[in-house]
Order: sequence, then C-alpha cells, then structure tokens
Amino acid sequence: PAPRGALPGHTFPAGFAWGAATAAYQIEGAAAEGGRTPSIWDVFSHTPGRTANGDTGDIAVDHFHRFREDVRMMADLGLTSYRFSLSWPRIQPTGRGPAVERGLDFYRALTDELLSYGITPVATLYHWDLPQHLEDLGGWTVRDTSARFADYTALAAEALGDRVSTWTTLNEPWCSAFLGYGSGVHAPGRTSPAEALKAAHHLNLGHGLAVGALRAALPASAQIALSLNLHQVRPLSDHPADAEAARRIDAVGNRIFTGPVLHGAYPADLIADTGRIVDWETLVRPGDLDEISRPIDLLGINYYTPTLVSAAENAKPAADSEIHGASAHSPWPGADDVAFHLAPGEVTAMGWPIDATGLTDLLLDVHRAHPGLPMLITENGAAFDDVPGPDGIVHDADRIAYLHDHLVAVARAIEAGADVRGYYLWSLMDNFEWAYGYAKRFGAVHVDYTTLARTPKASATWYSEVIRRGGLG
Ligand code: GBH
Repeated sequence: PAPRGALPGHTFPAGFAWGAATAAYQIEGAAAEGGRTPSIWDVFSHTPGRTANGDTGDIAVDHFHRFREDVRMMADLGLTSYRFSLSWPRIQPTGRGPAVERGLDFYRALTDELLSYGITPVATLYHWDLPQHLEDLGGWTVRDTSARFADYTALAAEALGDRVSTWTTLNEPWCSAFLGYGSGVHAPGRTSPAEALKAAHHLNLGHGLAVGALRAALPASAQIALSLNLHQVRPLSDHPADAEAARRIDAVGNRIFTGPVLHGAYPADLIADTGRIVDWETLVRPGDLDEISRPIDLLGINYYTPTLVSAAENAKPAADSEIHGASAHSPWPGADDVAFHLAPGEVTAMGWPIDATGLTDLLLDVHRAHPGLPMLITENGAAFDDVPGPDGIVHDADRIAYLHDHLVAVARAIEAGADVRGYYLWSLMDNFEWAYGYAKRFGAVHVDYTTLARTPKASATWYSEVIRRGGLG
C-alpha cells in the first residue's frame, strides 16, 4: 500500500461511481401535469415572501419534457451514475392510495434512457416535496406520515425495482425537520422547536419503514442508503465552553440521525439537551428504534462547508457580521447558547466558507465511528456568480478549484481507509435553489432561464476529463 500522505495521481477505486445529482422539484417543472398535485414546496414557493424574487418550480428547467436531451448530455459528459429524486405527488398525489401510472411512466422512461447509455440510476425517494395533502394533516410532525412514506416507497420500488438497484430513502432529513419546521426558511415554513424534533423522529421512522418496504420489494442485491448533510462541527477555540457548543450541534445536527439509524438509540446527551422541548418518552414508541435501525448498505453524505461554532458568551458582539445562521427562529433546538461563525477565507456565492479539509475529516470521522460502513458522497459542489464569456461559455475556474480540492479530499480519506464508493457533483445543471430561487447557480451545466438552453460550463468539461482518467492523475 502507498505510504500515508502519498497520493500517486489521486486514483480512485475500480468501480467508483462518477456522478451528478439533482432533485425533482428543483428541475422537473410540469408542476400540474400528469395528475401531479401540489407539494409543500409548490405551496411555499407560491406564498409571497418565501423565495427570492417569488421564484417557483412551476417550470424549473423543464426536465420533465427535456429529460432525453439531459440524459444525452450526461452521457456526453461520461457520467457513470446519476442521482435524481422521485416526486411523491407525481406518483401518489394525495399521499395515499394507488400509484398514478403516468407519474411512474416518467421515471420508467427516464431510467430506461439512463440504462440505454450505461448510466446507473440512483433514486432518492424524498427530496423535500411532501404532498401538500399530507402537510394539511400535520406533515412530518405526525406519526402517520411515516407510514404513508413507507406505502409510497413500496409503490415506487415495485414499479422501478427492475431497473433501479440503488435507492436512497431521505435526502437531508435535518433540513426537512429543522429548516422546514424549526427556522421555517424551507417548506412548510413552520417555526416550532418541538414540532421540528417530532418531525426528525418521524423522518427517522419513515426512513426505517421505507428500508423495510424496499427490502421486501427489491432483490437481495439492492443497495439502500440514507443521505445526510452531516455537519463537520468545529469549535472556534479550545475553550471548554466552545467544545460544549460543538457537542450540542453534533448531537442535534448529526447524531439525532446516526444514533437511531446506525446504533438503534437516540443519544443520551441529545435527550438531555432537548428533553424540555419535547417528551421523547411519548414520541418514541416501543419498536420504533428497531424499525429505524434496519441495516443500510451505504451512508450518503452531502458536504458543502464546515460548521464553526462557539459558546454564545464567547462570540464578540462587535463581530456580529461574522456570526451567521442568526434568524428569528433557530433551526437548532436546545442550542440557544451556541453562536455560529464564518471561518475567514474564500466563500462561495452562498457565503459558505470553502474548506475541503472538512470533507476529509468528516469521512474519516464516519469511518472511525462506523468502521466498514460504505459511503457515497451523494452531494458536493458550489454556487458561484457565473457569467458566460464572449464565447458563450461560463469559465468557472472557481468551481473547478472547489471540485478539484474536494475530490483530493475524498482521495485522502480513501487512502486513510474510508470506504467511499462514489461522488455525485451537486448539481448536474443550474436549477431552483429552494429559498434562493434561480439566483444561485450550482450547475456544472449552465441553464439560460429564458431559452432553457443547456451549455456545459468549463467545470463540466473538466469533470468529464477527470471521469475519463478515473481520477486526477
Ligand atoms: C443541499 O442542501 C440540498 O440537498 C440540495 O437540494 C441543494 O440544492 C444543495 O444542497 C445546495 O444548497 O444554513 O447557513 O447554516 C444543503 C443544505 C447547506 C444546509 C449548508 C446547511 C449550512 C450553512 N445545507 N447549510 S447555514
């Protein structure tokens, strides 16, 4: 084996998946076609003041009608895999009852097209677009939604299981629970710490029940994952109060999911931190943890930036502008005494500090805590202020540098023993960036929002060369 620190050409394991990712509401459009009914993101984005410029996903980048062109583009880039999500309200409009065949037909056609080019489809069952009908009944704050999610999962797996062998249940349940029901910056826009914690448990339960439904419907060779936006939490200083702040954020940001899913228990410190907000004894019923901890085959990790924290008392008021995440309603129940900071240095167009060491550290932390657990980078990428040059091409050297450094970070983790099986660039193409609307561009492929024309950026061309070589060598 190569000595530690030596990276001969930054090679990646044979069979490593070189992919790109998207999500249904961010790209599909066709919001009212084929029997689809509104999701919480349709209602939220159509509510004045919720998204930048009042942008919605009504049309998005019209992938629903242009998917053949988009798959050809993926093939031209040389992607070996593509991660996308299924729109629950396109498949099961009210969140219960039989599947709508026209909805399933779209995903049958999409996956057939991918397979015809030899591109492996990876389907995510839930990337934030809950049928509004279920939200009207309480959404993720009520237990019944977990069972509804399992039923929908069974319908999707029965219809697509012959062509999709890798599945992820939820994308970033932290965002669904704490941005959706805590800070309210995501749909459904509710702002209750107690409801957010209930949502987190019901998302975990939904995940576990969905794993059961997938195992029942799919062949034994199927690969089942959960995608988490694990926070690489770093204390601002070695002051004990800052370490305590980091512990709290690790608990309610990470271990609230990895605890029950991978160890079959909620962490005692999380329960202590949040026990005054929610009654865990009644929330978690007998048997829930057995469901939630059904074995998964892969852990999906979405990484963008580290999370730098201190005790609030250690945050200098004069440096207020450096403290972010400050909103009227916190997405961090039980952590009111924690302050969030931006590390000095370069940031993306989102204002997120660029630090690839966070990805190596995160992968190695997971590797040490869960030895042998295979991982997928299900999202990594960056928004920049892209401007097409005179040649009509976006020459995004900043994005190439970001991707290069993060791929090196992945290679370093692999070299140190982490079992990372693939990398999915976020995102294949520019799309609806949630509360930021179309103002932020994460794509490797540029989308002209007037003509909807797709044009690969320099980063797409660079990435296709990385794929062709099997690494950075
Ligand atoms: C992912 O969310 C989503 O899965 C994807 O749909 C989205 O388009 C993409 O990333 C880009 O945003 O919130 O200021 O404290 C990532 C969401 C980003 C939430 C980092 C936590 C921490 C910075 N996460 N964020 S802040």
